[in-house]
Amino acid sequence: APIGVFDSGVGGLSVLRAIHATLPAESLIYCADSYHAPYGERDNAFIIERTLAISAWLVQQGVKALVVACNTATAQANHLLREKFNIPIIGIEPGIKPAALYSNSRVAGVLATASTLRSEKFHRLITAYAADCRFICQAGSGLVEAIERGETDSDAVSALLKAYLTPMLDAGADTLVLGSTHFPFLEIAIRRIAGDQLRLIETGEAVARQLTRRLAAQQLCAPPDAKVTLRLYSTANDGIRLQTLASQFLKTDQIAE
Ligand code: DGN
Repeated sequence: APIGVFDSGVGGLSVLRAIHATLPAESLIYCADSYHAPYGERDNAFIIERTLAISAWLVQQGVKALVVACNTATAQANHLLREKFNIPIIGIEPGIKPAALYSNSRVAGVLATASTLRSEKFHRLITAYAADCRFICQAGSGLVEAIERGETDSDAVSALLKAYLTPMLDAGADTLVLGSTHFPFLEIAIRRIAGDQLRLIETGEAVARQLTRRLAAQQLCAPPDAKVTLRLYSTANDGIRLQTLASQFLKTDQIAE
């Protein structure tokens, strides 16, 4: 059986990339809720409703585990998914802990959606590490929309990033937590502004490792001779665009369908 992976849009492809690299024998179904993206400025009830609906659809497709490749959806809905579905559910959260561990300057920026930043889950996470490190949190408004349009390095994206990152750089941040799965796709644009002052922290690989442990613990790993398929779906009528973004982002042409 495949593993289900979803995000509000194309951002979760950064997580899909990490999963595919770590678990190449596993088949994957990715669902982008692009018709409803972005989630980041929506209210909690809307995010919960969409997360439950997409998860139910993936479960119907027979997935053996579910990866919520969206920080916003994880923060709002993961506890409900665990109650509702009896398969391993793996969520993603901003890398606050590694930032607190590795920052030398003890100042780190956090770029996430407004919804993630105001969530209780995030509040608990940051409170746990606030004594070790100063976190400068910034909602990345406008960035997810741009990435959904396929823009990762335009003038508009640079202007937004400059506005968001300058206060962090001025405060001496040496670390930037990419708290949305869309943001790893901005690496080139971020580097142009921040040079190598900021170490970028993304959590897709941590999710892939966690998934590996959960599959092994429940003996759900694919047999080595299994045929591998990657299937991509979008709720918007833009399958070809998703395909193009996926091959651009995943740097693979192994995508079936
Ligand atoms: N990719 C989502 C996340 O990780 O929070 C954010 C996208 C959105 O819908 N705003």
